[in-house]
Amino acid sequence: MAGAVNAPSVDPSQAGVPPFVGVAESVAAACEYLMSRQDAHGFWKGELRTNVTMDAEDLLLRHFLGILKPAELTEAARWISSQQREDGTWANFEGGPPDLSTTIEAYVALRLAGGGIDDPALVRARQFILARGGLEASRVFTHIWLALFGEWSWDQLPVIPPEIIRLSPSTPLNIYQWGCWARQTIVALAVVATLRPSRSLGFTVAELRTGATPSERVPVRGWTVKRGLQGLDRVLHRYERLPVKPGRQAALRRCVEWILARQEADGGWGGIQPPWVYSILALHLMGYSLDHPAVRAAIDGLEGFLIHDTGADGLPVRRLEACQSPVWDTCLAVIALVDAGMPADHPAVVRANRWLLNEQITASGDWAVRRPGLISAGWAFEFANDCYPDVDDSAEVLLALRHGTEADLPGIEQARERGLQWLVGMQSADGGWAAFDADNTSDLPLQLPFSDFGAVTDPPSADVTAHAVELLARTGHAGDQAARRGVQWLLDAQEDDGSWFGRWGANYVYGTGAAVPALIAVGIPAGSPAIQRALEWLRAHQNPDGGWGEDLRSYVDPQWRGRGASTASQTAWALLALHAADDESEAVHAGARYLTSTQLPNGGWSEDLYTGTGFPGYFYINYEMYRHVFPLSALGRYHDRFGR
Ligand code: R01
Repeated sequence: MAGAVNAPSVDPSQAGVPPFVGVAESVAAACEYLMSRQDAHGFWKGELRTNVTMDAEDLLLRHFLGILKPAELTEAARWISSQQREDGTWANFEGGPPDLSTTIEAYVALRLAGGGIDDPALVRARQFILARGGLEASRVFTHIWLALFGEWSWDQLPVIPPEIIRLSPSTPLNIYQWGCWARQTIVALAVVATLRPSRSLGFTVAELRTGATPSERVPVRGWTVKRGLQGLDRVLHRYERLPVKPGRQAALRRCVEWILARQEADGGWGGIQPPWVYSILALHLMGYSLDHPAVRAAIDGLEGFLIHDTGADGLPVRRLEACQSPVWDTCLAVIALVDAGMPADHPAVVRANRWLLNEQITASGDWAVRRPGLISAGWAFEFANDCYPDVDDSAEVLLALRHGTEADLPGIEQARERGLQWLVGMQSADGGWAAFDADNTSDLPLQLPFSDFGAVTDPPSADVTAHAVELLARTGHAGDQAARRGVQWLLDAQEDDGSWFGRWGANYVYGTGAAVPALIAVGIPAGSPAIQRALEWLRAHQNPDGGWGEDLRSYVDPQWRGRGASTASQTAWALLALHAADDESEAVHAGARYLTSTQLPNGGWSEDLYTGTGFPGYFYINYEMYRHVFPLSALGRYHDRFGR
């Protein structure tokens, strides 16, 4: 894939074409398409696609609980099989390298569906697994799933003591030092791992063992924090072997209370799959029956995260979303429609903003541990996630809600004021903004043997900070202290090559596409060195086809920074930066032509490659709406500049 090198960007045969020819039609078609995707309630919701561990774990959960139905098994297994590549492996994203843990989980799921060890598909998978060190070399989460079925020893896993729930928010490694996604996962897993259940798969996967040292027990060298924490884990293992552990039952009960207090209206936890499924297991193992209302709601609620589709052979498949993005999709769609010239009083915009207004959260959440006294007024990413509003969604929703009046949308002014106050209150001490928490910057959690799946804390990032700064600028607060400190944070975070890192989107193109519009909005001159270096970086990384693309390998290999096959969303992000700075180079026109020439007859775009980031290096997201909303914003702003 993606052989694009840093190349001159212009196709000479196109150089004389007036840049805006066809753009108005393209914008109109994209608007039509986007409106056709709006739900009658006013929101948009694209599919959020990740990887097959979601589907494998869904089957294992249901098998563990004894509720797996044959049709569920068949349809999920069919989806998992459809994602296997020629070499027998599974990746975590389209076109990605084979992933050992994902391949192991898919293998176990296909065996559960009746696959024999001699099936050619499983033989190929096993060859890869064994060549890469076998079961022993997988991530901790995979080991936990195997331990639930006696295929891995709980003794070989990092200890997660339930007593962690007692640690005060000022103690190292307390749950509030973890990012909220990891925090909810840990509390539930503490219960599960303490109770050490073991059910039968009905078969063994011993054929996947190599005898290698388990990944989490490979000794760390030198006198490092990491080594010290590995020592702590050994001490905890010895403690686990004691016959009596004072306060253990009370700690377990406190974990359960903590979990129950955070169950959401949809029955889930945090709007994301891991805490959801581990909380179900934790409650069930603590004696809550499948008919208990909390457990019932949790299991039933998972149905809402299922996508039912048909495979290439026309047979039904099912896959599970790791998370759902309706709030995010909706605010981005509103911004795109307005960028395309749609008036704020258009029914589609009013309906969307009314839905967004209703989604504002007034209940307190875990964020209040670091910001007590701050009045709740943020937005979350999902339909139901009241405990965990995030700054990124709040900033973009408030940008969308600029387009609405009190007459059309009663309460909008108060919602805007309070939302802004909350966002300002969530600024971290260093001047940046993170997604879910302020000052969640400890580096201890990352050093634990448990933390082998990427980000476990939530420090400020350039993309979220840029969105917050852009909001402040566009609502008349460019001169406020909060905005000024955010700008300084952004300027300090600029990479040596002129780009910004993309924490929640791939990658430097996303970070730069967020930072430049924010800095321009706040009044940094387009001619300033920081902006000029960013624009030069973008222009230098345009592909010969006029688009931009950045391979996810850029998170692990600097060679891939800014490089990769062009995609609609990444091209749009680059264009949004160039537009903000009023760049008039041929790069802008070639970029617009890339988008108009790749537009589908229905007005949308296609995008198989993943351009969303869950955890850099480990967990990636394909957001179905990105390919439609960002190009519309970019072409709409292009048309504004050149077409009128
Ligand atoms: C996961 C996991 O599956 C997961 C799923 C979704 C996210 C977090 C935040 C946002 C919102 C979107 C998605 N914005 C801040 C970003 C906007 C673009 C994260 C993780 C996997 C393993 C563990 C997610 Br442990 C926990 C969760």
